[in-house]
Amino acid sequence: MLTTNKGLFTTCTLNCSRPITTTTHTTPRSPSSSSSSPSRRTLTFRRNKKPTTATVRATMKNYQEQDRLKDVKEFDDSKIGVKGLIDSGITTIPPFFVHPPETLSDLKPNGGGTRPESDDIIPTIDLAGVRDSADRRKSIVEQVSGACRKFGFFQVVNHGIPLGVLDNTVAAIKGFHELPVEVKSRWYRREMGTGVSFLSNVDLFQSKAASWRDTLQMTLGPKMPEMDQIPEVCRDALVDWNQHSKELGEVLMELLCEGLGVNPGKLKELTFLDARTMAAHYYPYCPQPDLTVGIKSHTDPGVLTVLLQNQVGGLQVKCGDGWVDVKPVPGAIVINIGDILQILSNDEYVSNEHRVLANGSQEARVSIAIFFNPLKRDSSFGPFPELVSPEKPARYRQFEYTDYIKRFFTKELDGKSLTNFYRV
Ligand SMILES: O=C(O)CCC(=O)C(=O)O
Ligand SMILES: [Fe+2]
Repeated sequence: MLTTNKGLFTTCTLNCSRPITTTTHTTPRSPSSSSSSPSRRTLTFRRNKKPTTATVRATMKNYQEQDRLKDVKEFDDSKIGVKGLIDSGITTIPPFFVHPPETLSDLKPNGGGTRPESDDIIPTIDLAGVRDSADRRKSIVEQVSGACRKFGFFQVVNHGIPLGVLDNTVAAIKGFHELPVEVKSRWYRREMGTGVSFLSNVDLFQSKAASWRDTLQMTLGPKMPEMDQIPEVCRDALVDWNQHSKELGEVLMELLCEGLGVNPGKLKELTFLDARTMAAHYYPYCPQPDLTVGIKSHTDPGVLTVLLQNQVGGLQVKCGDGWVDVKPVPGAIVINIGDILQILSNDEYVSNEHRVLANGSQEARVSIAIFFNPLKRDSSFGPFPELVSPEKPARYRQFEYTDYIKRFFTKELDGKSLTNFYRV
């Protein structure tokens, strides 16, 4: 059974056969009241008091693997997500969300590592005029290429997508995640058979600790799911966003190719525009943001990611030993390079590690990531021959995308293990 508010979960959420409603969770127990029930698996960190490594270790020591698996399964079976947990009134997080001390100590500003340089700011690139003049395009390509070599991340403004569309998309995803649990849980599943799934933590059963976010996943390309499979609250907005983000993806792929000095149509020819997936995340308020994360440090597997975020913040990119914020810029869209482009570019571009801090603010953070993957999965991938020379031999061996993506989905979301696996 889930921990901190034992009574809460045993009485209504996890063992009930009737639909779960958030309104049944209005009288949470305070952590201290759990002293009347066994406290072996109860977290005792006090709110706003930063836990030391020793406290985390001591508290988690008795949290056995079998308890953890049971709690994780019970949480998944409840279909309430972390939004449902927080709506139930909890004031401490269940122990399976608590990350190990090494992760937690790295959450502190600069993680104890060296401070990022003052010019380590993720650039915002103005795309106005990208199709208008050769000089303007050259300047944009230089900025894009510079950002991809240094950070693997940048933001774009004047991308041609109306601001109303951005706002509408964020509002629609927020609307989905804020539906009553009994409505939203109809989409709760881990398989993507229908092309749509709502779930908490895509790697819940692979990872050592869960993260404080829920996600609506959807296949976008080569075709969208049947319309009646898409939640009505976000259906029209997602049809619209799919079109706009695909067009932006196409422009970006050209710029990325030009920045590498290869044919601008090369990524499109490799069908990277045609198999897109969406992960629309919701990071609700977390009562103990020092003990968990929103999304663990990882790299994205695809060629590039187009990410729309609201103004709450929390996304960070690895920079040296430290982390740099990707500060929300009104009207901007975040772009990052994925592992396969690092490989194709023979390490010219970097697929950088990034993470999202658990959200300590009352306002929920919303982000919508679109991943661009190849449709032709049986093709062989490796560094572009144009970028391989005697001075710079291929840094990766050739592999099939099917093997690559299988590897991605059977491991937990983590750092650079995918690129490292194919590295020669
Ligand atoms: O929520 C975010 O800003 C990042 C999400 C992300 O990194 C991902 O879905 O891969
Ligand atoms: Fe990511």
